[in-house]
Order: sequence, then structure tokens, then C-alpha cells
Amino acid sequence: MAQVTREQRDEVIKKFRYEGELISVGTYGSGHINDTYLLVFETAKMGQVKVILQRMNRIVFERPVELMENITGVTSHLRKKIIENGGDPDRETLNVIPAADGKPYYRDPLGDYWRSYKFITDATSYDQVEKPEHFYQSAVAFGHFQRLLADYPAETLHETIKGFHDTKARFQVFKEAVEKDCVNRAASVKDEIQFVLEREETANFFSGLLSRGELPIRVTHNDTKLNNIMIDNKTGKGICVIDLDTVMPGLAVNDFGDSIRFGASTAAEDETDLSKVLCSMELFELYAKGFIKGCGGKLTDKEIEFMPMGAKAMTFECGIRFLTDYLQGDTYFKIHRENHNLDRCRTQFKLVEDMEHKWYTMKEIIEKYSSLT
Ligand code: ADP
Ligand code: GN1
Ligand code: MG
Repeated sequence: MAQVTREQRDEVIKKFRYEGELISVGTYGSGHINDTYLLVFETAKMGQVKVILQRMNRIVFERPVELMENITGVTSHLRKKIIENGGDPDRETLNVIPAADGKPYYRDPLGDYWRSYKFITDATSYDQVEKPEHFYQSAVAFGHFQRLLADYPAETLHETIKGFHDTKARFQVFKEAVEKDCVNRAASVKDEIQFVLEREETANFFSGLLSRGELPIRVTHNDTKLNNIMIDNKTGKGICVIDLDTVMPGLAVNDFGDSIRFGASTAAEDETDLSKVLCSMELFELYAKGFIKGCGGKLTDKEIEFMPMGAKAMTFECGIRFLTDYLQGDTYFKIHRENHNLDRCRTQFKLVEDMEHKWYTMKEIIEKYSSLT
């Protein structure tokens, strides 16, 4: 995708009716998909006010208008519930700032779609667990998020990315990428390719269960990494779930698993020293406890039983996606250095291996908390 130019960004800012005088603009956050900016305004009434402005990734999200329809629907629903529960709707859910024409997005002359959100104040999104308690609180919040959306009319949600967590289909796309080898990288990643091919049954696991109707489809977040939740700076609680682009019908085990793959790792997602990358059983246990609690007794026995598999499958899937992108020439995930997607894929496979070694410990931990429901 073409880089955003300063002129393009400045023209877009004028299309949102922000109050006050713009005093700074800068890129923000460490998401892999959208281009995120923090804008700071000086206002007469409220002093400095921050807002988030994002260019939505048009390669990843082919139908941005439908995507924003999902987000306005989901955030209105959450807002209502937060008010009913006596919470603060300006901090506990995303709030879309409409463009000057009233639409929840702005399409610029280059065809890029932009959106803006109120900035969640006095909260932080973490790229790695700094305090275990934060991770626990993020689990409660992601579980609670799912609970708040339990009565959302799922049939009105658009599927923003087809087959997003269809690991079986992702495995096939990977095999095609290996065959095509369009940027001649396959020969240099033989071990990684072999690692994937040896684990086809992991890729197929949940589609098998789903086709037998053994797991319920729920409205899920589908991208539950730790930096997609804002942790309140004062209370340490998971105050707001953000990055709602992939809220769609899905599996609770995947929401659980994606959090584990990112947050229970002892190293960053792109760590190059693989000896540092392990799946921490302490963090796994904390998250499992928090998530089961946050879901408030709604998880079925099967959903709980398959939580370790959710962790392994999501980590494996993410590794496959990074490797596929590497083989296709890095067109999906933003990269910041050479071989970035390869480094990311290696951490995921190291985690999968480590989970395989710790399989019975993971199962025992889940059994211990299954009575929480
Ligand atoms: P991506 O899809 O690229 O991950 P996100 O929507 O997650 O994009 O935004 C990237 C980062 O920007 C987040 O991880 C978070 O740090 C920050 N961010 C996004 N929305 C807000 C918000 N409303 N308030 C404060 N920070 C935000
Ligand atoms: C992307 O958008 P972000 O950075 O929160 C990706 C997730 C991956 C994750 C890997 C829409 O998440 O699916 O698990 O990177 N989001 C999309 O870090 O593809
Ligand atoms: Mg994000």
C-alpha cells in the first residue's frame, strides 16, 4: 500500500470537524494493519484534546463502508450497556467521530478510507505484559466484552474478512504460496515449511468440531492481542477493548487463544533470539482464570475443554499467516525491517513447539478452572 503523504493526511484532517487548534500530529501505536495517527488540539473549553485518526488498510479490508457499519452498530450497543451499568461510555468503548458530512468515515480523493475515534485517556495499550495483573485484567475485559455482545444480532454483522480464522483454509493458501513461490523465498525457509506441513491436523481441528456442531458460534473480537485493549493507568483494569475491525461471528476458543499467543509469550512477537520465546504457564493460568470469569458462566464445557487447543491453533495459524506473507512478498502485515515476517513466524512456531511440550500442564490448568463457570 502506498505510504500516506503529509499533504494527504493534512487534507483529511480538514474533513473532520475537530474543535480547537491543531497543535501536533504524529504516527501512533504498533498495529500491523492500519495507519494510526494521534492528533492533539488546543481547545478553549477543554484544554488539550487528543483524537485518533486512522487510514483503514484497503488491501486487508475490501469493504470499509460495511466495516464501519459493524463498528457503529457494535459501539452503539456497547455504549447503551455501559450507561445502563453506570460506566463511562467515553472511555469504556470506542467512540467514532463522524466526518464533516456526518458519515462515520471519509473517503479521500485517492480512494483511501479514514475514520476517527475519541482518544481513550489515562490508559495504555501494552505490547508485552509488564505486570501479570494487567494480563489478568485484560482477560476479564475480553471475556466481558464477549458477554456484552452475547445478545447482539449476529446476522447483521458483515464478515469483514472472509474465513478470517478458518485455519484449514489458511493452511491451503499457505501451500499455494509455497508452490507459487512468487518472490523466490521458499528455498530459504525449508524448515519452517516443513514445520507447517507436519501439523495439518492442528490446522483442521476446529473446522472438524464446527462441522459437527460441537462448538457454538458467538459474536467474538477475533484479534484479542494485548495491545488491542486499553489498561487504565490508575486502576490497572482493562477499561476498553479497541480494534473492532474483526468483530464477527466466531469461536470463543479463538479469542482465548489469540490472547495467549501474544500475551503469554515471554518475548516480543518479533524477537529474534528464540531462546527467549516461551509460553509462560503462569501467564496462561492467569489469563484462563480471567477469561472464564469474564465470560460469566456462558462458556460450554467443550469450549473450556478446548481452550489449550485454541491457544495452539491460533498461534499456529498466526505463524502460517506470517510465513505466507513472507512467501508472498510482505503484502499484508506492515514490516519495519528485512525478514520481519519471517522473524514473527519463527516466534509463533517456537511457541507452538513449547505448547506441545507443556500440553498436559495446559490441560490441567484449564481443568482446575472449569468449575468457575
Ligand atoms: P491496527 O489494526 O493497526 O492494530 P488499532 O486500531 O489497534 O490498529 O490501533 C493501533 C494502536 O493505536 C492501538 O494498539 C492503540 O495503541 C492505539 N489506539 C487505537 N485507538 C485508540 C483510542 N481510541 N484511544 C487510544 N489509543 C488508541
Ligand atoms: C494484526 O491489527 P493488529 O495489529 O491488532 C492482525 C491479527 C494478527 C496480528 C498479529 C486484521 O493485528 O489477525 O493476529 O496482527 N489483524 C488483521 O500480531 O489481520
Ligand atoms: Mg491493533
